[in-house]
Amino acid sequence: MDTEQSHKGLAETHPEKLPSPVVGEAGKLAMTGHEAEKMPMKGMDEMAELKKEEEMKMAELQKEEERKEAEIQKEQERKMELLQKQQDMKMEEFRKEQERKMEEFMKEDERKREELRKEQDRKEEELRKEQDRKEEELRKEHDRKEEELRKEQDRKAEELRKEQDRKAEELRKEQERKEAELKEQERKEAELKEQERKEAELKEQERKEAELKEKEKEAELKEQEKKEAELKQTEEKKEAELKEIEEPKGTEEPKEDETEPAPGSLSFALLDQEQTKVLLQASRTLVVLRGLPGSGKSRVARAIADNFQDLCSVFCADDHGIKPENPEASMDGYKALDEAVVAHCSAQKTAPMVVVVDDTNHTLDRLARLGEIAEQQRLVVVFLEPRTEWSRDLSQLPKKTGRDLKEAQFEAMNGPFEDTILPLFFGWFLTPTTQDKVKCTSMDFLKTLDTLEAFKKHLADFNVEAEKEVDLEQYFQSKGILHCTTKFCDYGKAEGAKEYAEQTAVKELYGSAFELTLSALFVTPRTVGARVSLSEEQLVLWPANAEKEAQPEVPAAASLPLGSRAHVTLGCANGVEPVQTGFDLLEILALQQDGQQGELVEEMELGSLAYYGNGRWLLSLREPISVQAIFSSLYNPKKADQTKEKRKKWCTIL
Ligand code: 2AM
Repeated sequence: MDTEQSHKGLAETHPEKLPSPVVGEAGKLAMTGHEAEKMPMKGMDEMAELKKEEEMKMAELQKEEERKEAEIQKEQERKMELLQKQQDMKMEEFRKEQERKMEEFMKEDERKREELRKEQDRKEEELRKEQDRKEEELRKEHDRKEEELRKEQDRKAEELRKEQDRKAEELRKEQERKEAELKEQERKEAELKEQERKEAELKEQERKEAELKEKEKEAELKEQEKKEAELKQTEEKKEAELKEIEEPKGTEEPKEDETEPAPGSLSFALLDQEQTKVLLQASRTLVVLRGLPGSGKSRVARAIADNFQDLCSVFCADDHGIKPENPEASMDGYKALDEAVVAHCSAQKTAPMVVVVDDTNHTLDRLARLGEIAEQQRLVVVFLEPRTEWSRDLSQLPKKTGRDLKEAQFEAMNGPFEDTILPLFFGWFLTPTTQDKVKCTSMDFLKTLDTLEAFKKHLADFNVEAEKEVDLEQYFQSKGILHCTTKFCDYGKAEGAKEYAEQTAVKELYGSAFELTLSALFVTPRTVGARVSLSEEQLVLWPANAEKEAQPEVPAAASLPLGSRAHVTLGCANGVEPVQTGFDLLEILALQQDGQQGELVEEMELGSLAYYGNGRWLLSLREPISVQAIFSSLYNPKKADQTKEKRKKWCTIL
């Protein structure tokens, strides 16, 4: 580095360290030489000396300056060298510092990584603990729920037990009540026997008297007929004047019940048969008398009233202003009559009674209405027609009635009367108390059945998904009074209806008491019913072709023994007609006949339960149920579309 450059470098870094400019000193000295020229001349020597001195000084100065410059340069170089060394030192320090820092950084990094790893371990540990805690909570919750479930199950079992106790208590009370009734019946029976003995004596006496009277009556009748012929002639003359008068003639003609009963005209099971009389005394019965005016209804009513005494009440259409020949004008009268019957029955809801309705009851409307009242008031209905030989003789009836009715009026009444001689069906109708007993047993069975695992396994048969449940008590609906149909007549439209009704056994046993035996209960997806095992005596009322008629629905039916179809419908699934119950029973019996005994599923309290496939369950009762029933008939209001309506075999699920 030359001096100029070193000066320049120094000027940039340390300007204060530069030497004062040499040119400036020389300039100052040069200016002093000019001033000497202007001064007055003191001598040339002096001047030359001065000049030499000056030049010497200048040369010295020059040398000094050069020496100084050289020193400065050296100094600068030394400084530069120093600086360089310092810089190198600093660089070395810097590098070391960096290395140290790098090392520190690496250590710090390592430490941080270690911390991070520890933090992660800690968090993992926390997470694991949290999971353990949650699992523990879950387990506790599960245990708690299980405990609750167990308690709920215990509670339900307790409720069930209480319900069973309550039912057992009810049953015990019912039995006690029945025992009391039985005792009362026995007492009454004894009384009745005594009464019968007296009556027999009386009857013998009466028979003798009747024979006598009969002869007298024949003479009287001839005399009366003669008088009537004369009277008729007179009446015909007066007919124009008497046109509006339709009231009875009053005391001139005898009322239909004022004459002595014709022999055999009162031979009804409820008057003659001991067993029937005993049952009626302990039961609730509505006797609906029917027949055209003059047929002898009031005489029958009186005989029933005499027989059942305090138990019997007679409701007579005449007392309510009913004119059967003019039903439209008698609407209020019918209403009053029905109200009186309902008031009487509902005043003693469970007490035994015999209620007699004495009216022509020649229309389906009236028969159905009275049947409806009987069902509501828990009475079994028996329809009775006087058994006088003239009861359907239109030529004799006008003479027998105490009322002045035209032939046309008789004919107008006779039309609907004849249309309803045959009922909707004949059958055994269970008495109210036995109905309760059977319904209770059936409910118990259904309640148990739908909780059985074996039943749940086959829920698909009932169109119910496997995991779902079915409440069989709600699934089946029961309508009307419990009965065992013998012959479905459909008011005479069904094949063989008339022939059946005319059988001696049917006529003689109509209105009499029976004890039916229920041997099994069965359930299918369509119906629930009870199998009735008929005795020899009961089979006389069973139509010979009852099973054969079911052949279109159950092909094997015709090969089954007589009476196989006998059943009581206990309930039908939605949209299923009761007639299906008999077909369902026949199907099961056909399988049994075929050697299939069903899969024995469970021994229940009531008996053994077997499964026959396709949702068919049969409970063979360990102890058959005995039920009291009356052989009677039923009329229903006609449904306009009853015959057209297609029978649905399947049900909708609740
Ligand atoms: P059920 O006896 O099986 O209960 C009125 O319809 C009553 O007559 C019902 O109770 C019914 O069945 C029975 N029933 C209906 N149609 C029938 C038929 N074609 N044959 C036999 N009984 C029938």
